[in-house]
Amino acid sequence: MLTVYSPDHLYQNAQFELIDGQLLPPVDTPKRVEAVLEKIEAIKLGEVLPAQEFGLDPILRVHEDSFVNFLQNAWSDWVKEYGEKEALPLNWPARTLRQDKIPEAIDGKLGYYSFDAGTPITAGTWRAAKASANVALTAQQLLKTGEKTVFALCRPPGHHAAKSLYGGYCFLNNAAIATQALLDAGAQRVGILDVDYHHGNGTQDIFYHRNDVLFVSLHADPRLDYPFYLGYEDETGIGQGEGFNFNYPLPWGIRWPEYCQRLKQGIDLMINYSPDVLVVSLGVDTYEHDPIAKFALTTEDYLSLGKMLASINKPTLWVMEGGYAVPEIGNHITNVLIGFED
Ligand code: SP5
Ligand code: ZN
Repeated sequence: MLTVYSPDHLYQNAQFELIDGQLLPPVDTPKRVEAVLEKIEAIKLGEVLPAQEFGLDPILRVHEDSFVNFLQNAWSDWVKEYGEKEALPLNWPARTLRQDKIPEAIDGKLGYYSFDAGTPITAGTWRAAKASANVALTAQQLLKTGEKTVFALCRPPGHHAAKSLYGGYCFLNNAAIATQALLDAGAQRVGILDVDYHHGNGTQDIFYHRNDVLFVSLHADPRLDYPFYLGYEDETGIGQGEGFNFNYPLPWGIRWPEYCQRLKQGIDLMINYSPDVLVVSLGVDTYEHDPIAKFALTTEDYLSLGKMLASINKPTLWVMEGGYAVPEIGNHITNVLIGFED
């Protein structure tokens, strides 16, 4: 299987993340992706290709202009005010506050365009986020030229990023950008299966009103876990999109036998939809020893997961999302991909 990778992810290298009431070293480290790359090379999974440059157009097909503009300028605006410290929002246009006014001050903009304070913007954030989108776009282009399956080794991840909202370590929604590019190039239907531990709130939001994308997500119950405010079972799509969104909120501690049953239901929905292309938002934070998550999949289970997804039997684009147990995530990602190809 081909992998697409860009070293520019190294430019997202924050010193701190606000988590569990403390400023701690970030959970989303450059080491994550380096560990996956090393494993891919060690087992000779296949060629590793660099990302091509696609410019802003495919990004602007998914994200609002003003949001992209904000991301491009956030660091320099912040530095003018506070110097070279990492930028974090401090307040938000929550219930009872106005959402129709975009503040001019950088503090106000940070709150307006984000949904958490755990996603630092640094000097290199835009460069890394843009490269990550280019990784996904390069991978989708390889699919269009006849590859059956390609792995986009994206970082920063993307599935929490909505049209004009960043958070959850995500700035640009790589899976959504690649999906839209496939549709723009003639695909009629794209299926997105999101197996990251966290709900893909951004991806759901982007395609919620559409029937040319089926979104299926398995994730921790939002009553208990991040991102909390989306991912319930009764979110089924709206307007033309009604019936094209499926959420499977799962309990903490879930093991493979139960997880596999729910995954099978999601896979059956996907087979029934029969997409031209399957995009998998691949997070391996479902691992039993993941530092920020509470599912209980084992290293071997990822082989079974990959094998099960092969039953959908469609051209498949894998997009890296979360997974924070370093170095084990290297084994987990390659197990999924090996299980799929076997
Ligand atoms: C892409 C992705 O997986 N983003 C996840 C972002 C989660 N950020 C909030 C984490 C809060 C973790 N609290 C866990 C308590 C155990 N220490
Ligand atoms: Zn996650």
